[in-house]
Amino acid sequence: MKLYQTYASPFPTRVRLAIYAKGLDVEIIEPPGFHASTEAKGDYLKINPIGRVPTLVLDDGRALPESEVICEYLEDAFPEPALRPADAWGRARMRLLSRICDFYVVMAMVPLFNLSGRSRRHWTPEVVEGAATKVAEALGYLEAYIGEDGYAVGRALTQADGAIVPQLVLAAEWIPTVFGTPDPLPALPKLAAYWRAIQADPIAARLIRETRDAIAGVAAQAQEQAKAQAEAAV
Ligand SMILES: N[C@@H](CCC(=O)N[C@@H](CS)C(=O)NCC(=O)O)C(=O)O
Repeated sequence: MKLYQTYASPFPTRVRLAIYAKGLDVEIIEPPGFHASTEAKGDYLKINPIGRVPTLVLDDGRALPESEVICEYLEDAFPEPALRPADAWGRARMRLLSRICDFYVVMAMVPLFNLSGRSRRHWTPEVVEGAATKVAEALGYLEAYIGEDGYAVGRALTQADGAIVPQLVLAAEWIPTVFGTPDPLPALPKLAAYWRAIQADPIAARLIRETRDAIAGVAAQAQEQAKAQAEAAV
């Protein structure tokens, strides 16, 4: 199988969690045209007409977009080790936490993703503080449902950890560092305890490391571009 993805995007992270945990043989491919890249997406749109990452391509060429759908497929096709809790309520909580990430946390971060690609004179305090407040509110929804045994749900990795971990790298590290906004975690004790505990899990730690490294790479690339643009404008 092949996984088209980027390490800086939070969505493919949950798919990599499944790949690492299940020990699957998957070639990782970074398609052109994402993040600070100025390349066109080119043939990638033939693989995934939605034009987003991730996409899983099976050995027979069938292609599947959408991270949650891919994780469910991998779970059904490769059930061991299970990354869904065994009980119905646990599964519902896993899906709820993932959905909060996709619908509320990511959406709250979008204005800051957009700002990060623009020059600092567009970073008005009202926009930055307004977005950071919305991110903290969305993290509060995770706080309401996050598990208290070291994992998002229960006592083992589930798909929900793959959804939450990259969001916390962005919300608790990247946003405060880049925009100078307060760390949201001290006001969210359950989520803060989860964040400390999950870093002890080797697969989660690998995902966190990959996300941090990729975000630093995208930031460096964006800085280079901004510098080149400023020099060209002189
Ligand atoms: N609902 C999709 C969302 C995927 C998504 O939005 N990925 C972003 C990267 S964070 C993307 O590919 N955006 C288009 C782009 O960067 O051009 C999923 O869960 O896979």
